[in-house]
Amino acid sequence: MPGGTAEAIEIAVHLGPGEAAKMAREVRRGLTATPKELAPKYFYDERGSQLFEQITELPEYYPTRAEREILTARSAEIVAAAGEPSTLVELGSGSAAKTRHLLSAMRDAGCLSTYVPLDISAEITHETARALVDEYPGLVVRGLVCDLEHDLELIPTGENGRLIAFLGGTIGNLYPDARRNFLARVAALLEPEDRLLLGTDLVKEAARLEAAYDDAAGVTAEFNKNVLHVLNRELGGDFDPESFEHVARYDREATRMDIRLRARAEQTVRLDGLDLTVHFAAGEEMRTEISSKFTRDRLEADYREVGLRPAGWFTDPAADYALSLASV
Ligand code: SAH
Ligand code: AVI
Repeated sequence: MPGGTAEAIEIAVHLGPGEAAKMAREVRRGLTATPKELAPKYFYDERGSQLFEQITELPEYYPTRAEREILTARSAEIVAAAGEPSTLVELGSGSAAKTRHLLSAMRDAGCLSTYVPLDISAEITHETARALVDEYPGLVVRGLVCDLEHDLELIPTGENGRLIAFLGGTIGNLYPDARRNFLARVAALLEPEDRLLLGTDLVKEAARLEAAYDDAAGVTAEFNKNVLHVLNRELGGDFDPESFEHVARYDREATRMDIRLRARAEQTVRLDGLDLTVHFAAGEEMRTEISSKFTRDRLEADYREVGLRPAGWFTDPAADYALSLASV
């Protein structure tokens, strides 16, 4: 058992100089494409992570509350169905606010040993690790700061089973091909005793979805524009975030939210770090995120396609959101 907080935490950062070059390549590709597009992982610097935490408390943003409702009521059942694993791996862990329900259920079942948060944001991962070793005496935290689309293979093996949780509906931020590719890589990681626990927002009426992604207080708009602050800082840009407006529309055909920034007027933006000048026409839209909404059939079809077997389905009473278990 570790003797103190410092020894109980180990965080490996796998975002090095190569990462900056990768960001430069991806952003150049996105800003020179038609239509323009940026990847949502760039929202999450320290301020972006804080803005996301504020989103989770908005009256319009129901997914966090719905997922918390399920975890509050069913974590003991989920941990039992997952075979009382000793390790909880969490992808896109953020503040791990709802994860406490799973950790507490594992502690109460007497199986909790190790928590492996994996997130692209270093600041929030360090904060989360510090808070959790205080809250769960004896817990070992082995954090990974890396990109879940590239570095899943860094996840350590577990001795007595792992529960690999991907909460919050973040899988919905991947395009269908990337999502299936990601699920296939998770499937390749899973040992027979491991389980995936996946959070997915469910299809519902457009008005509720659009309100959840365009709140009255303007927090989601600020979160969306944060990507421009990130580009200014990381790539020497001179974006004026206030000259863009937040757009959030539900695409019924693709069953996903489509989130964009729309140029309020014609403008030219310079990114010294890319030696790139970008022109925006008045009203031009640049996609910054999609957020897919699922049905059980569609998700289970994705599971089967990559060799995963559905092993549990848990929803909130309103059936707004689902947590599902899968195994190999
Ligand atoms: N799981 C938390 C946070 C969801 S917000 C919840 O349910 O409330 C999405 C989280 O995923 C953020 O913490 C963000 O930093 C992280 N994230 C986004 N893209 C990522 C990527 N490509 N690799 C690793 N983490 C990523
Ligand atoms: C992290 N992810 C699941 C959020 C979502 O709902 O797609 C991000 C978000 N974007 C705008 N609001 C919340």
